[in-house]
Amino acid sequence: STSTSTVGGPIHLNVVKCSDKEAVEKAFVRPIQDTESIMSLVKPIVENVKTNGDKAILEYTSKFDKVELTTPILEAPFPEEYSNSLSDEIKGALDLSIANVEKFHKAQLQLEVMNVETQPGVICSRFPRPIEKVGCYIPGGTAILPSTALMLGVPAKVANCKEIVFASPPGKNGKLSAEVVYVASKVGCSKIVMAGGAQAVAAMAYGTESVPKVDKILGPGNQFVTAAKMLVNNDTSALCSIDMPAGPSEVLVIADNTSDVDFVASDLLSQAEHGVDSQVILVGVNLSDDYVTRLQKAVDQQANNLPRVEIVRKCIEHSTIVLCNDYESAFEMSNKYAPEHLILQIENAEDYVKLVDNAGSVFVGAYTPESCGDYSSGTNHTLPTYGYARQYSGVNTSTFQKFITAQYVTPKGLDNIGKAVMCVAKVEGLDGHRNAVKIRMSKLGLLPKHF
Ligand code: HSO
Ligand code: ZN
Repeated sequence: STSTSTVGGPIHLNVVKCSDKEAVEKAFVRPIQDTESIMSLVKPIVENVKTNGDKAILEYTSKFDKVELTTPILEAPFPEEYSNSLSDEIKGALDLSIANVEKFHKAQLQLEVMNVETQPGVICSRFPRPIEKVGCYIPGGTAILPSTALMLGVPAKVANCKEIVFASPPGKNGKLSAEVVYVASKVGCSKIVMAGGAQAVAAMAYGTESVPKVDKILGPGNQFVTAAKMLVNNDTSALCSIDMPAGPSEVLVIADNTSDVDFVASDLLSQAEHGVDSQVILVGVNLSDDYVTRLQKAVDQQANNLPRVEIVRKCIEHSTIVLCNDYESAFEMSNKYAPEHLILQIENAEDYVKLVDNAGSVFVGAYTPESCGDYSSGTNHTLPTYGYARQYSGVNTSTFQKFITAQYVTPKGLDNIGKAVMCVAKVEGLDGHRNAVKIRMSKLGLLPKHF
């Protein structure tokens, strides 16, 4: 193996001290997203698909993906050639991953009706319903990600969504990824839109001759996909919601001197290979100089053996090691950054999970690489990025459900809350509201004559 790279020198992370507030601040800045200029590119695409439907999608697929299709849709049952082209090994791997993700997301499924009698005769309830039609975007780009198909498709199936639509850009041969199609049939997806980018999002948001209009669009994507999701989310004529704002993928690893430098390096690099704008941060607790040197060496060595080394190199350029003196300040740093993925490679890692306030998903202990959660353990890999772990949860079963409330008020219940309702209505100057209660209470003889 090569210990130094041939071009551009060794692949090393920047090192800053936890106490150097300014340097930490700088290290924690996410790559800027130029939303304005992206929006102006995406808007006409979305408009065109909204007005011209399939014809517009096919034009963009020809222009951007360099593929001439006659229809933008592949309908279930999907052609057997796809499934036939897959080895038993990959089918088995996908089956295991699907089974684990299904098991974990079934456990999250909330089906029960909640009933609470807030006052005698005032019964409030809440019941779940699946979101009827969902659109799952599966990115193409520098890597096709069939794992994203299962992370979105499985919970949609578990939640009982009536129609599951996938969208994924076709390859140069005009065909979809066989693995994506395999997952699609496993989760009961009805149609796959053979398109990527803003055009795929617009197609699912508004519907076309061949693409069903969906109620919610989910899934990661590049800046064009994200901009298109934000546009349709804000367009009331689309009546379409989205999962969450998405940015480049990121990881923060907390390590101490007991951790294995090879493991830590491998976790940093597995994230770095996602894209040049991915971000990886190592927060070290009392790391010795020797440890940091060995780690940098491991990063460089492993990186140079990865096929995507050039992507990794660019990512590591804006990635940092933050040196802390104790566990508390390490977790303080992590909570401040609010990483999409948090990996704990420290002694007695389980004991520290209670210190986590902001993170998309936590990977506990030396033998829990992020890769397990990316594919096969059961947790979802569609997680909040860009610091949104402060207020968003990752995709889960309830992402595909909504909760409806209901109430039943008896005459006795009305007697218990009616006067309060009338009083607040009066404060708000809404006499119609007040009257809707008054008229009933009067007929029930619950109010004095001239109330
Ligand atoms: N780490 C990515 C998910 C992924 N990794 C898909 C490999 N394939 C964002 O959580
Ligand atoms: Zn990943």
